[in-house]
Amino acid sequence: MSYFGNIDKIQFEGKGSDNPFAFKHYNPDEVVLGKKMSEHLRFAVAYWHTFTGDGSDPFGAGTAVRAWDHLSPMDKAKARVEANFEFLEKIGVPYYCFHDRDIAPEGETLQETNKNLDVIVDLLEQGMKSSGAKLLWNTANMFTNPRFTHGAGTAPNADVYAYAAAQVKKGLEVGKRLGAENYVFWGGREGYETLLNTDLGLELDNLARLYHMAIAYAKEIGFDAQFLIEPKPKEPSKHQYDFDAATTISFLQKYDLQNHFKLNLEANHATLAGHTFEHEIRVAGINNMLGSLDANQGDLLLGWDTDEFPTDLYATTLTMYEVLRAGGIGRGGVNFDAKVRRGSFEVEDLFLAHIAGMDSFAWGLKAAGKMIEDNFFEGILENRYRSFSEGIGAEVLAGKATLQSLEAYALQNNPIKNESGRQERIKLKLSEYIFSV
Ligand code: XUL
Ligand code: CO
Repeated sequence: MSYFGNIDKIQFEGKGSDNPFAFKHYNPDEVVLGKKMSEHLRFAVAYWHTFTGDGSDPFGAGTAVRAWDHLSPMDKAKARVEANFEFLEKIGVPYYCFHDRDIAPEGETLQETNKNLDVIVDLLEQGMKSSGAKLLWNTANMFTNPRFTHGAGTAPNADVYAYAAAQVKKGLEVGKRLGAENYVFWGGREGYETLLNTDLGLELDNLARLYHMAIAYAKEIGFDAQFLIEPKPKEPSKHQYDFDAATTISFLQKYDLQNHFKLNLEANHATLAGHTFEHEIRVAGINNMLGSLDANQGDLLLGWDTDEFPTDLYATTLTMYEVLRAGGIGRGGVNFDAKVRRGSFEVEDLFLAHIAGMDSFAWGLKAAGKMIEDNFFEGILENRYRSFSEGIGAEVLAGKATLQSLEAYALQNNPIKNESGRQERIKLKLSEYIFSV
């Protein structure tokens, strides 16, 4: 059965094309800085938004029109598996990502739930074999079911904690079976509403304990995926523990987890934390913690996680600039954790939205590649910090300076001369790069 019968495989037609069902910038084999676009970007489709989501929001029922709408929960799950592989093939995306609960419905008991999951994982395994599609990451949804109302790995109830651990264990087994390249932890309910009923220290200790158990079990079963934590400051919790990259890195360091985890950074989560996406990537990059990206964008006029497809070229360019500067995305990828708007309810919109996101990222990659090739911005950095490459600055970097030696220098160095940061000119130059590709 075909779910997207009237849509052919999306091809690269280049900038001159006015075919909406074609790429204008994403040309998988085109080489940027010595590597194919497809290798730089490693795109992934998010199962939950693309196949499970129905366009519902807190004010209204689902709007999406899908060929599986009329089916029973298990048949729906099976249909979505077929749709997933057809979609990946037609859009030309090599990876997909899922939560356990996206792919199969929950049963009455954990046994029944795991049985449903196994049926679907069998189908996914077969589909991956015949299509060549790969799993970028899987994760456990420990936030939708009411049992997780007070948290999962940070729950005040040990029975909930045990259930969460069982779900993670199963998730690791599924990941191993499907050859996942990464395993993600996003703590939707790992946070608190009020400190008056929260033992913050115990909750964080317990979360770290769960992560240590996961590391031990992955080792035991020979699952060598990269573990990732996905920071988000709030929503659904008022305060989430993995607030942003810096907070998450300090948590990992405190609990001696830093060598086992990297970060899965998401654009809209960055903006909710009051940061830009590029800030989060830079913070991860300088700490050797850049793992993977959840690509989307928020809306500056709305204060919540709107998960729009990324189309802002300034953002995609700066994102790819940071990724290239950090040495690439490694085992991670660019996962479209993004949903079509409620008004975009036809299956065609799934294709058009992914084309928009993929073209915007390819555009950003090309612009960032040129920026690096030209050394324009790197040259600015070199010049701006040049006082640290000689004289007193070089002594600071070499660890030879003391407060006394710096005082002696400062006393005879009068007046101090500063230089302009030239921000306005630099920003215009960024525009020139973006519009030159
Ligand atoms: C929620 C979010 C999640 C994670 C995986 O904002 O981004 O879907 O990506 O749990
Ligand atoms: Co995400």
